[in-house]
Amino acid sequence: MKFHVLTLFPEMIEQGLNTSITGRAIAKGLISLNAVNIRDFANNKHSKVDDYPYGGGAGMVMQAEPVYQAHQSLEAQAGKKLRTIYLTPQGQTFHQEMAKEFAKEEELVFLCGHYEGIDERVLEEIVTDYVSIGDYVLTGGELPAMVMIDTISRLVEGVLNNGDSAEYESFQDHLLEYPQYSRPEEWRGKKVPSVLMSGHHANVEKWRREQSVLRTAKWRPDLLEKAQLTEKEKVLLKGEGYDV
Ligand code: 6GU
Repeated sequence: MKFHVLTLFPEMIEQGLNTSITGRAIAKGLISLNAVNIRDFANNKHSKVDDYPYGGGAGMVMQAEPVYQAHQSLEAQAGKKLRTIYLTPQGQTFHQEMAKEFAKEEELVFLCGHYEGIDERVLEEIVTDYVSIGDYVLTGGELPAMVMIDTISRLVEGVLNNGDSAEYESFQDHLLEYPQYSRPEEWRGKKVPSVLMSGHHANVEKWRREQSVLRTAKWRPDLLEKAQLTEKEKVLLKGEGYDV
């Protein structure tokens, strides 16, 4: 998977993603990261890329031409049109199913805005998808681009080193993860649940599923609508005072 990022802060993207699991995936060649500085495509001696908004108002707007030229350079290199995601609080809210769709592409472009946004005319020309990461306002699209690249990367074959597919983790089945424990067996008087020490694999699986269902009901009841609960699990939740 090739990720391209159009940004005024390429070092932020590189520093954030050349670390940990995504960093290792880049080093292994499983994914690649190309952070392009939009300022390099400014056609004036001060490398200015923003100007005042027509109609007035606070802040500055990123101008169309440098963004367009930066994007054209990517499509010229690729030799084809590229799926291009503009990070904006006005976009569709990002979620795991969307990540799975994007993971099917072989190449993606992320366009990061700053200031009060980007001239609408270039967005109309190059953007295929408008995406937000939640209902709050950030100073720019870089953190959202990094959030999306991280999420999509772990769906790429080989990026997670455990043999398990990312498929089996929470959110795919609309349930939260069960709690985890490691050594010591007792910490500050708190013991590890005995079923986990029993070596009885089927009981461990049963307990974990139950914990997932209970936590989801407690913390994210909105997710339960899509979860496939068994009749037994519905009875369990009713017994705990949840209405399902
Ligand atoms: Cl994609 N951009 C900005 N600036 N703020 C956000 C966002 C994106 N998603 C949530 N807040």
